[in-house]
Amino acid sequence: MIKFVTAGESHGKGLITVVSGFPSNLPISESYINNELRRRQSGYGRGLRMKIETDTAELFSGVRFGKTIGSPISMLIRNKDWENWAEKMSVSPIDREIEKITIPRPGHADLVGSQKYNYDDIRNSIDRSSARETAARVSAASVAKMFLEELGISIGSFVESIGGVYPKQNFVDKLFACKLPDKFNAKKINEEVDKSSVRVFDEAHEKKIISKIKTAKKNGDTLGGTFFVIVTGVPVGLGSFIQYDTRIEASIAHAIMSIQAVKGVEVGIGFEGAELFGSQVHDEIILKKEKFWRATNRAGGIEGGITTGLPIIIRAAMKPISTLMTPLNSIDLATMKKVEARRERSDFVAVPSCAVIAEGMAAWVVADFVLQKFGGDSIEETKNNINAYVRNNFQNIKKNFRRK
Ligand code: EPS
Repeated sequence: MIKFVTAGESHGKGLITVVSGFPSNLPISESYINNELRRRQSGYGRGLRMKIETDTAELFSGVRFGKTIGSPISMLIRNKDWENWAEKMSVSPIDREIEKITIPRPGHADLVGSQKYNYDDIRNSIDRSSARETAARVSAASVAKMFLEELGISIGSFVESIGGVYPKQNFVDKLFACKLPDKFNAKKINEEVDKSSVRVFDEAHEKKIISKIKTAKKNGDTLGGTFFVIVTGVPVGLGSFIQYDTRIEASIAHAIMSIQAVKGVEVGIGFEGAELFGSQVHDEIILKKEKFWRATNRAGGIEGGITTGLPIIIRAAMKPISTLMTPLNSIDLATMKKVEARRERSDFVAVPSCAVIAEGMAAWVVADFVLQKFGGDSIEETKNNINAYVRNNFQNIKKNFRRK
């Protein structure tokens, strides 16, 4: 239903996003988008680029007097560092010889990109595979977030671990056990963890993580980690078991797995469930007033590819950044000799940012499934459709199953 496409190189003029398929009359605020962009750039362990650039999105189309008009929404994020790259990334041919990058970094797209596209300069691989592209994604996803917020659906995320440093108590256990209010709003998570430089809940945990990152920096090394994304206020019935590509968790996993450096995604208790008895995993069905609920939420809000109405709980793993200041070995493509991999400006850790990007990707997928189910050319129509469905859902089931 909705689509977005991003364009732009990390050290080119900027990043462009075109978003289409959202209904009209949806309030859009540039400052909301810019706040999301700021959240993406934060976090202890990011590189120099985050200090020299503050991303802001300029809206070009699709919005009038602060509301969507149904036409494609386009946005531009200028690369403020462009002036230092104008020659190296020139669109037109230039007279001067530009030094080519010939040594690929293990773990990065440097080598495979050059092999695949038959490049003669690794710079071409670096610049589009860079996680810089996620700035454009976050601007697109901000539209999805504003859309979901209009419908009472919220997204939050937090870092669970960096470099294997886990908290004493995991916040998400309360969600698995249904120990938080049924109407818990995932935005509350962000209000809490955005105060932390590594997006965790408690200071002791933050301190341990920072000390681990300092060790990595000192050794010229990098770290990855795990994080959770939570979506609340989701209506029952998004997604379906009818085909492999209509299952909502498959689409969420795809979207989050597509983020640079993400290597694993779990739904609910995920891999842990594989070690337990069925009776320890499945969530008992209960009635709460006029609503079907679950006694626990180990399924992470999805059964049979369909949302249950409980919070969607996603966990993902990000590998360590592949640019190492104390490099691993590689091959110089110019000499075919063994050499140390190239050092270049980069981050040491980007897990807190990755969690923010994953929020955006999850929001995008949920917004898409909302529009697939409820449609609407205007936001008013979408709201009416959802309200009618939610209002009648329980009574319909009660009526359908009543013994005659
Ligand atoms: C990034 C911008 C990049 C890197 C990082 C993500 O800026 P630069 O390469 O100019 O320092 O900080 O990219 C990578 C870690 C990577 O491997 O490509 C950003 O805006 O998120």
